[in-house]
Amino acid sequence: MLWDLFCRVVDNFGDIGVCWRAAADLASRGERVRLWIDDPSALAWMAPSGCAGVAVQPWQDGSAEMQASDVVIEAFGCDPSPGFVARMATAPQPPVWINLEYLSAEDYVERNHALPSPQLSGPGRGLTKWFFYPGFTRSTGGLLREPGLLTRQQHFDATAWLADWGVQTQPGERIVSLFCYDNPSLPALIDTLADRPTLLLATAGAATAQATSLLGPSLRRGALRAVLLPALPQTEFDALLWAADLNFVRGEDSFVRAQWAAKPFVWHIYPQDDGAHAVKMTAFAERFLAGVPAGPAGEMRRLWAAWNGLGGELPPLPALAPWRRHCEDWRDGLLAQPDLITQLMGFVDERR
Ligand code: TRH
Repeated sequence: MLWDLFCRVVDNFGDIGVCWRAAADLASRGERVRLWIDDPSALAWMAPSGCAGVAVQPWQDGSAEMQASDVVIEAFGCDPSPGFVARMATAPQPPVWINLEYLSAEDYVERNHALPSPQLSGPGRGLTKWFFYPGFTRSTGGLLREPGLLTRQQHFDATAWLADWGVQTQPGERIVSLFCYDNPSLPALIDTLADRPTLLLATAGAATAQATSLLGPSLRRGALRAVLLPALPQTEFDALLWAADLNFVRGEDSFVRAQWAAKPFVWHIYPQDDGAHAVKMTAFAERFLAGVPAGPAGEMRRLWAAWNGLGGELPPLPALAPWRRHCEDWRDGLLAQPDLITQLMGFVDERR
């Protein structure tokens, strides 16, 4: 099938990161994708080799002669232009129209997933738009997980991968990746990590800028040394999370990838002015920590709250070994759920 996927870059890299992953995943399963995007600049480093089957298009109506597609996905309610929607409505066989929503562990996701929104007026009158919610339970649309991800991870050699990026590890070093927004708790984290041999891999952008200003040109504090990474292609970013013993991730997409990596992770949630992120973080913590004894669960909650500026000083890091076992169990639970693209393709088939 031919899929139109619309992406508007609001800020940062999550919008384009999710859309690129979805497009590449669809293409790897034999689908053809037109990715309409208002600012494709990040793809230069995120996906430098492109992907067979994915055509990146500037955000615009497309010409009137453009071949009609079978499926239209608007990511995060980004609203394709009225001209495009009018053409959808007048196509001999209108495409299946889907709004791919943001990820949340909140209960409303299960209630709203797969609901129709009949278009009663406007250029799309007569069409139905369907809500598709990613999520963590079987009653949701699931999570992006491309075929072969786990196999690639199983055959991954962290030392060789780090060496390819010019990073030599030292025996016994704890490896920590850092991808975050501006974070006032970072000085405390660096102090905490400096107590034993630690290699801090700071990703390009906010993490690198803060690490540089806190550590100075030596990029060292106590037993900690930092390495500043360039902006990595998305597949290499995934590998970074596999290489580390502890991952600090943020937003939406890296947060999910950290869960597939099944290594201990700390989430810097995307902050929202109305404080909605606190509710969202609590909802995820409820699911993620269900069944974890009160002691370690409390440690984790305190760490996440402090890292997100939602209360308290940054506590000591929980022990990594049991935390890792919990992350592996959590990952195994998620694997029982069909991945997002498998579900999306099934959903579209049922509606065509
Ligand atoms: O960049 P993010 O914070 O993105 C978002 C956006 O802010 C978005 O508007 C908001 O709605 C959402 O968060 C919740 O974090 P995220 O989602 O993890 O996206 C980052 C992407 O960048 C992800 O696909 C991984 C990729 N990436 C690379 O490919 N290479 C890199 O070196 C790095 C650091 C990231």
